[in-house]
Amino acid sequence: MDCKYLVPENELREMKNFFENRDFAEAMEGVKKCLEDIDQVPLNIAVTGESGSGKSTFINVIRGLNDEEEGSAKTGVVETTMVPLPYLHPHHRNVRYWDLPGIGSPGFKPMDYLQLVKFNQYDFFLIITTERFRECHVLLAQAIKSMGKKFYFLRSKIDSVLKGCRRGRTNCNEDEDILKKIREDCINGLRAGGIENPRVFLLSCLEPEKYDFYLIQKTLEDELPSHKRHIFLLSQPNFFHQAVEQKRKSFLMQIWQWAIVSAMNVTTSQWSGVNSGSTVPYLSSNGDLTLMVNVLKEYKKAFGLDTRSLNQLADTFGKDLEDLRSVIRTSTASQEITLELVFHHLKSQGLTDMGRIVTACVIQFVPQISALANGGVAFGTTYWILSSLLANMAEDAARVLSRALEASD
Ligand SMILES: Nc1nc2c(ncn2[C@@H]2O[C@H](COP(=O)(O)OP(=O)(O)OP(=O)(O)O)[C@@H](O)[C@H]2O)c(=O)[nH]1
Ligand SMILES: [Mg+2]
Repeated sequence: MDCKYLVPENELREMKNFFENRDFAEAMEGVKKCLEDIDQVPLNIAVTGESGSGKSTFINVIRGLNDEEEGSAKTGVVETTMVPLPYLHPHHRNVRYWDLPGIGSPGFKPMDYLQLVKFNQYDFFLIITTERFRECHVLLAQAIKSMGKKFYFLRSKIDSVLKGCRRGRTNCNEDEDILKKIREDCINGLRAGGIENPRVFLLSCLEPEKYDFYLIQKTLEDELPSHKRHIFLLSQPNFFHQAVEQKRKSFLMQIWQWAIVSAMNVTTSQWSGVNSGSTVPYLSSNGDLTLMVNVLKEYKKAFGLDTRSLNQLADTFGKDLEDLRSVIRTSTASQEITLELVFHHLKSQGLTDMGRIVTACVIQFVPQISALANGGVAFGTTYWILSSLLANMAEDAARVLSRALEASD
């Protein structure tokens, strides 16, 4: 079988480069560290704006939470707080959205405000408004810039604006024209205030699949330093097919590293307790099952295939949970991911044979792989099981999303 159908060429190239300038032990340590670091990267996002602009609602939606759920930010009329409140992402605790105190009171002093909220701890600022941007937004943006930080303008509650416009006027333009006007109006206002090339995103937290919600995600991802992109991407809700695909690609790039770690772990076998009564002829050449289980659980959460995320998606789009579930085909997406399930999958799919083939392929380009435990067969097994299940779970996520976005009968 042609290797490039099993392992993408760019992956092979990356592995080759990785091993080229390192001795074996150093390479092994390097791989472990890469994976550990990815999980620990902190990301702090400041959300600011006037009271009632929709900050808390946005913080909930972008974390994939309903307003009533545990850990959600309180929305509606709440007591104004004078300190920034952190809201952790339910799956990625290092990703924090900070609900900052409101801006715009008379005599607002942006520099004092930034000191008060400890501006330095944030990766970037999101400035939200429901109306036109005002002087307080401009002053704040200029102060943020002078501190060397980035900011983005979000014009929220676009659904209400469009509704009002459609209702209130007889010669109302099409939605696209209205949106264009709102955007131009915001941009012109900010330019007049002295902001060069302002970027404004239009959004509705009630209809997150519309307007610029995806554009915000994409822009933030592109503009973050590369080591923060993966965690940011994984923490984003699955309202768009592009987001699902981006996640798949980002996960795919890590699989060879997991496969190496898995092969390293083989000697400290994780098999006790798994089907201890059954005979497994190729036991010693399989990878580390526990690792596979953990990685697959990550996929499931990031693709929103766990019960909590499916519930939230059903709620957002007014769909039935069981209806969304009905389009899921992969066992690791529909059932609880356990050692037994992965073990069963491994056996029933003949994945160990594929593992041998994959390993043989990779060794042609990266001979160092053969130095891994059991001649690297565990490497191939883990590589193959993770890449095949990643593809299947990404397809499931895409099917679920299509179902969620279907117009209701
Ligand atoms: N129609 C519509 N309503 C929204 C949207 N976002 C928020 N709201 C509503 O606007 C009200 C205020 O939203 P919050 O998220 O509590 O606003 P906030 O900026 O956190 O307000 P404070 O905490 O008081 O500063 C709530 O009733 C929300 O349901 C939106 O995109 N569209
Ligand atoms: Mg709030």
